[in-house]
Amino acid sequence: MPSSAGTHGPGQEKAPAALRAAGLVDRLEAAGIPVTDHGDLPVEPFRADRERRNRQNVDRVAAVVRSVSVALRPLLDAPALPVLIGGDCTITLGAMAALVDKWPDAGLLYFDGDLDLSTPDSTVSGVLDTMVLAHLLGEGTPELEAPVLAVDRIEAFGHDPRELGPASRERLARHGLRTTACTEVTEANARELAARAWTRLGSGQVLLHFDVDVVDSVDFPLANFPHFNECLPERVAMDCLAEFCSSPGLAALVVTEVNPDRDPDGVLVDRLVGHLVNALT
Ligand SMILES: [Mn+2]
Repeated sequence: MPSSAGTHGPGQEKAPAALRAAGLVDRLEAAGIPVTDHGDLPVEPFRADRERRNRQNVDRVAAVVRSVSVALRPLLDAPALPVLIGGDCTITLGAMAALVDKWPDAGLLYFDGDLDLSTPDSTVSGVLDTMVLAHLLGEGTPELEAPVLAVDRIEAFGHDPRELGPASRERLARHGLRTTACTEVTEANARELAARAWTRLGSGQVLLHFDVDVVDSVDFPLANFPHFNECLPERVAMDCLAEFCSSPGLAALVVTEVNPDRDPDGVLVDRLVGHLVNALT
């Protein structure tokens, strides 16, 4: 889903083409995983929106959410793992809508450097990809038609607590959202904490949301929104990703916030493809 409509600048709309050019499909097949490439949905580039300051481009993001949901829904009936390449984090709202339509009790593992608990009322920027979990907890803007999940259907993993503002802290406490902060995770306990978080979602189907900004930007500066000296070291994050991808009930994987403009020589996109292939095999 080549969209940057839900974020604060251009670049993420180039990610699907960049990962394809770096051999994502060929390298999965070379690793023994047959792949069907369903191609790209229409490009939705970033634009600032003067009309809706507290929910930027909400009409275009709503269209993206709908088209992701419509495209993913039939793939959930096939005996294959759907992998969605974003695009900004709002595409996860569409993916979750498709899952909940098929499995009302579906869960979400939100592997992200942020909790994305801003709302149109508390935001300054109006950027919708900072509001994804708030939408899924019923505090978003109705135009997006996001499903509302019971809080026990969500596990957040890897966020940096230093990024949380007062409104998000209040929302986190009030909902009782289960989180594993990056500050709890070490190289030694990463797999164990990842497995524990996954297990808490129960035995049903789970969407894995993987925002590359869960990796410390000093290690891996590919994310659209940087987290320098925050979140997880690259190796630790990839251990967690591998643990999640090998867990029972994985129904679909969403990869978000890859900005190829951060990677002019393609080294980081190439490394990300390697990490994804490792995790999926
Ligand atoms: Mn994030």
